[in-house]
Amino acid sequence: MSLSGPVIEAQEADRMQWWKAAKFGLFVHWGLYALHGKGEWHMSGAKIPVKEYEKLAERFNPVKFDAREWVALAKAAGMKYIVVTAKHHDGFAMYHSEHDPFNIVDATPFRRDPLKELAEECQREGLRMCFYYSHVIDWHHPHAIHEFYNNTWDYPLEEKAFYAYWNRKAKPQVKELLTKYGPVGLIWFDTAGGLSKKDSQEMIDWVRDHQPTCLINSRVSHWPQYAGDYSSKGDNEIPMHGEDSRPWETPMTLNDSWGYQNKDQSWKSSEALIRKLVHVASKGGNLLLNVGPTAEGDIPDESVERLKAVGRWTSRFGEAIYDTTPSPFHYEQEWGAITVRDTTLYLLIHGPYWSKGGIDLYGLNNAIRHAYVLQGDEDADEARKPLSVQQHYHAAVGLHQLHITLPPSAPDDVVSVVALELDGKPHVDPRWLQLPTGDIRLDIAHAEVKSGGEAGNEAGWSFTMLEPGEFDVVMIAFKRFNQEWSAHCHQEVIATVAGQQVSCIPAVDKLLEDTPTCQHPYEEVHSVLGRVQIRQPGEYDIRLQSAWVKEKTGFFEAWQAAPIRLRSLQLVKVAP
Ligand code: JFZ
Repeated sequence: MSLSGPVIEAQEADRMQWWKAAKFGLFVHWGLYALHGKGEWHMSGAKIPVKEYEKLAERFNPVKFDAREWVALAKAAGMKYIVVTAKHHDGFAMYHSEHDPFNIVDATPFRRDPLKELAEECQREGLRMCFYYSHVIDWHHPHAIHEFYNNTWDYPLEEKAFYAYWNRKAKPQVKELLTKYGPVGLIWFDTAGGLSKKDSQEMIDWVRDHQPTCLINSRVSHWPQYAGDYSSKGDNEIPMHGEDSRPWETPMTLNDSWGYQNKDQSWKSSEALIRKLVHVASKGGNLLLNVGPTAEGDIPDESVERLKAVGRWTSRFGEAIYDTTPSPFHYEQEWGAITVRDTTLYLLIHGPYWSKGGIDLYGLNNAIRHAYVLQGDEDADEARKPLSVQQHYHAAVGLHQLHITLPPSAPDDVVSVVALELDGKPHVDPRWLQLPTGDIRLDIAHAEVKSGGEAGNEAGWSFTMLEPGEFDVVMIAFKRFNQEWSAHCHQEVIATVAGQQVSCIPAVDKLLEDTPTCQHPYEEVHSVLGRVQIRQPGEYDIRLQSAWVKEKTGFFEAWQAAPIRLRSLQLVKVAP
């Protein structure tokens, strides 16, 4: 029974404080599966019998494991919390569990408790220790039952008795994680398909009873009203500005795998990782960045070098990330991202845009008291040297336009930061404004959705045109990498603006695999719906009718992720 009310809300707000300030954490997927080197789902994929899988434990001896090294690496990266797999779907406990001998102390020659060593090191170094726990899927236990992912190759489904697992393994193990490892920052539950509302609430209450300040992520349940303290987005999923009505976190892989996969060499570049951290923070989320240690207990060199590179950036510019609030604009800027701290606006500018000598920002209604470049080294000569800013008021449309002249050399090649100290809290124009590039970006998350006819629901926006011209109407969608566009795209999409209508069955006119908002397992698809003329400045309405426009529930959970997800509509200026 939830006793919601001012006291409870205050407790919840207080509980979340450290997490909201932290912004950046380390995810660790480590288990027996590292011996195969084929990831944490290999037991299921290969239907490995429990008796065979158990033999892995006899040769799991991660002698290279060093808690001080792991925590030092997380700290060097600028991470504030560590979420380690205590028990993944294979049922093996990576800590000394009294409730199942299938654990790292009792079943392996290693005989040490790495989670105990990590918890102690985190306490010494001031990081929050957190645990991932697969509370519904368990391929080792004969009675675990998930909606879809069960070990039916050893245990016939009809012979399973869920509560034998739930009351004798899942709940007791969560209790020992909450009573034997000191203060726990959060429990990261996962894949709750099939768990009832009653059992969802029971697990939430169970955590609260043992550590009231321990946070719970949304994957504790598939029922929206039992979704813990914050939203875990889908793997590698970065939402749009304002898409999620709750605090959220993107779990992200460094390559394409969670558990150690020796063949997976599709590593994200350090530059891309820094831009994603910046982008996630500017949208108000946390980034939980994953490593998959080997069976010997060390973190792959490729992961280490990337975390250290991110750390070299956060150590210089973390002021623009930690304990900040999201951009007050509900659309992305061409040149980068924005975060806020009290009355300071941070402009986080991607390298290639710095070299253009200046950037523009429309719709900031504040006066600027001081503008300067974060040098990342307070002793630098240039530190806080005033920048030249020009503010112009576009009377025709009532718009404040800002131009900032940038010095020739950027402090950092990947992302450099300009700080704007304002005359008060940021106050921005709430309209959808044409960007300085001439384009207009309209996120579906902010559309007004009306139920439509057979062509699908209708998304609508109003926007402000400053510089008229000729525009391509472009639909942006995310497609899961293993889905064929043509298999899902049969219906015409219709866009209407300035008295003109364009329509077509969208094609893949451009496919991007890596942008600040999109990475594996998604691909960003741009589809040109047609071309329109807008000849006068002023306010316009635009409508998009498509089967992919969904009713807004205010609660986006990734497991509802369709193979294709509409993200935004853009007017891309092609001619004055
Ligand atoms: C789950 C696990 O199955 C996986 O092994 C890993 O631990 C990952 C972090 O979490 O995989 C999921 C679960 C949910 C979604 C995607 C992958 N989702 O909701 O999009």
